[in-house]
Amino acid sequence: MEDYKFLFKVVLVGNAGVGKTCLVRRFTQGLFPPGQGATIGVDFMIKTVEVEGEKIKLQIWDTAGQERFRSITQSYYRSAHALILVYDISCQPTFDCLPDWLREIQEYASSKVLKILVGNKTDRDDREIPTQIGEEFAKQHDMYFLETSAKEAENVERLFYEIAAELRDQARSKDASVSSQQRTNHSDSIGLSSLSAKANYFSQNNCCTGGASSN
Ligand SMILES: Nc1nc2c(ncn2[C@@H]2O[C@H](COP(=O)(O)OP(=O)(O)OP(=O)(O)O)[C@@H](O)[C@H]2O)c(=O)[nH]1
Ligand SMILES: [Mg+2]
Repeated sequence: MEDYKFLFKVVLVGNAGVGKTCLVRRFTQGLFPPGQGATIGVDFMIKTVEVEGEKIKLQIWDTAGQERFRSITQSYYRSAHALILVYDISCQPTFDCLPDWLREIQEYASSKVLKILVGNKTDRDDREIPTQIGEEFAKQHDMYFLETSAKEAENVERLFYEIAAELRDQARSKDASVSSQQRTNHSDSIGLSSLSAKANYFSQNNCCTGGASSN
């Protein structure tokens, strides 16, 4: 039997072409795929990480950004422990669509889901969205924030390790203080008993600040 202490589901969403698949492949396979094609429906990858000696298995669902797949991808939100909402820092329309994505998340995901806003493609020199604008948007909407480059492997490991560590901490604090009220409120919507109400607090605790080298 596989040896891991926690299992978490992480779902990536965001406009077509922002680099969701490249981020996942960078993290799970350590490469930047040349000529990555558009995702059809949803792809699935697994990687087990170790945080402070504990093995945490991440099930990573990489959804298609294209509108025509929206009804398929929505069904994956519900069981997510963490949702990574990705935009392209060199493409303003992908940032302008974020409120639409948040509406989807609000409608289809658990209210306790951990939300992370990611501005990808920091290696590009034609940036359109300053780091600070992304950061402020994340803060306003109770999300963590990080800028990444799948191409140059910037902040990609950090993104997934921080998610794993945060979800583990939440699971731990829930284990420590599980109440019958929490059980009725959360277990059904999450599917696992491991996510705690701590997600409510993370807006005051933005763990990640850009840290991006834009060009
Ligand atoms: N410069 C640069 N290009 C990137 C980066 N990440 C992805 N790309 C490019 O962006 C394009 C789209 O990448 P994908 O990973 O397929 O985008 P996606 O978000 O999965 O798109 P859909 O599957 O259609 O939703 C590809 O041409 C990638 O090579 C990055 O960090 N830097
Ligand atoms: Mg894709």
